[in-house]
Amino acid sequence: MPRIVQRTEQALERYLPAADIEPATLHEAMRYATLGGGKRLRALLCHAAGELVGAELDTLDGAASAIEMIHAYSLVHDDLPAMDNDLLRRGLPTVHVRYGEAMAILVGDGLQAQAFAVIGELPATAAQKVALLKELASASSSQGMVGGQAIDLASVGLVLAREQLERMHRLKTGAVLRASIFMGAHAGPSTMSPELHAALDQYQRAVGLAFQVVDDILDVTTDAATLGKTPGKDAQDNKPTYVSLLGLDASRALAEELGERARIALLPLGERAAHLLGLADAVVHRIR
Ligand code: GRG
Repeated sequence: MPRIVQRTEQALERYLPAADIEPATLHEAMRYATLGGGKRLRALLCHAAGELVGAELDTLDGAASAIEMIHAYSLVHDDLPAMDNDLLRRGLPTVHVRYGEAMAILVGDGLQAQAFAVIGELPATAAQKVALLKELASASSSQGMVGGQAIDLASVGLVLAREQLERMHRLKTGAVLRASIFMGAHAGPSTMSPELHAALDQYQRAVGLAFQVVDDILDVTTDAATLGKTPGKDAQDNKPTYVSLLGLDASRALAEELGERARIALLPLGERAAHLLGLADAVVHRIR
């Protein structure tokens, strides 16, 4: 869906404050963190789920931009010396390397607030906006992404059981991936049927976990030029991963199994779910 990636870049261009608006360095750095680069997986999931329910493209562009801003903020803060301490992101110097640590903290703060402001401005009904805001807030919260990051930081040097590792990733990366899908579905004209909710929930569980398993595999099998970030950091930082827990072959088998679970989850939705199916395949077989 290259068309959707292009739409997302254009929407982000519009929704981010221009680089010449004061404070100009902050806005330039927010744009540096967000624009150009990134696979836009979350935007693609949002659009694919929205397509399924006949959502307006303009509303999906806004919802997808908001999610990508939250994602970009999480990467900027995750790369800080106090967290993962990384120098490379999307093939470029990380925001704190380029603009300094204090500015990188403000970039994350600014992007997070901007994401919610974008939803407020959408050409959608009040009920749709409330549903979108609730999904985004809960995914980003201490019981979502930020909570997962706290568990991650507390897990350095520990051997986690598989259920603990899964719980951490469901929060840290899974919550925002889940929100991407459900925000797309909330952007539709009517409330979700219980059948659709159940199918999307099964799908997001499989895809969210597959994303992380593949991330752990790529971390040990791929070079920095392809990944656009520093490989091998998890092992170096003594962090538990699927590869350290299960080994490479079993991790690859698990990713395939999760891809199959995603496919089965979509069966009741038929042809309408073709793009969601393609995205599950892209997650399992991605190379960066
Ligand atoms: C610091 C509040 C706070 C949260 C950080 C999501 C997260 C929580 C940190 C990200 C750390 C990380 C690199 C996790 C691995 C999985 C992941 C989110 C990879 C990056 O996502 P991609 O591959 O990135 O979709 P692109 O660049 O394609 O958008």
